[in-house]
Amino acid sequence: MSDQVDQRGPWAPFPFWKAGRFELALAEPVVMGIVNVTPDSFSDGGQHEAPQAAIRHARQLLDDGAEILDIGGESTRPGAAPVTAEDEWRRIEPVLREVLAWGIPVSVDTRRTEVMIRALTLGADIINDVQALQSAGALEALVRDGRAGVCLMHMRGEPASMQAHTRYDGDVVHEVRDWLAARAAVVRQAGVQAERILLDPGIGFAKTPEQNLALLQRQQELAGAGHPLLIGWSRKSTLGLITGRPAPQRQAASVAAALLAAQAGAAVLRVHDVAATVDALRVWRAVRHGEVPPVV
Ligand code: HH2
Repeated sequence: MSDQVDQRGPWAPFPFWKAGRFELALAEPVVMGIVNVTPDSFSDGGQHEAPQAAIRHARQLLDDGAEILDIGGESTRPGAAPVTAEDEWRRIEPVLREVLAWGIPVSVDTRRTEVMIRALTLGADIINDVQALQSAGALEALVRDGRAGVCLMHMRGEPASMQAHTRYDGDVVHEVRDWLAARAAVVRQAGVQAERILLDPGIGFAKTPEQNLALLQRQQELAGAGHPLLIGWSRKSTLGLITGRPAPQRQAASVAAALLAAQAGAAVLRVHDVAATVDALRVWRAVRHGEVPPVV
């Protein structure tokens, strides 16, 4: 058994994620830092709404050890009010222009085709879509671009209504896995290379707390969908229910969940608290290797 299979499990099917200007190695979990340029995100809404504040925050996340920045201009929390593509673009454009110049992998968290097209035109490396490229023209935009990486996430309905869609006929883990596998097949058949696709079960999106926990407890089964996984537990409400803490105080809970997700084979961890997550991953890595690596 190779070192990599031994450490990450056979559910890490691609050693690299081809993403725009980059090929990201997936041998160790990659930390994606969240930059919400929104007034209303559930855990950090309003904190980085002004472009300069968002850019400062992005720089801090990089210094803290993030390898990817995920820029978002719309809150997708349960019940969030939708914004227009125009508003969303106005929020993210100045931040995107700046961070793209830093020469690091940049992801844009959007479900709107217009925003995707503009972001890809500017040179965004990754499209992170909570609606898995189901908006009209989204898949075609990715195919035309041909170079971006993409994260396809599972959810049902719209953010405003998704918590009314938490009834799964059978087993939630199998249903999410099968849905992701089918969606990835559609995206591949349309012309997006397999090595560019990551999948995400969508923690907190049209799921009850118990369903979210099942998706972590049995995360390895999602490997059956055939692509590396991106997982986002950061500050989510299930962690609030477990700990009794409001979103800004869920750092320890988020790190615990991220570590469990990493141990179960997650390729990319989408987090707010980058420094703490990176430290936890360093400890995990040192234990696995039985040695203290130099801090870089
Ligand atoms: N979660 C959120 C937003 N985008 N993208 C992926 N791929 N996976 C996730 O779990 C995910 C996501 C929600 O978190 P956040 O961005 O912090 O909040 P908001 O949507 O309120 O801005």
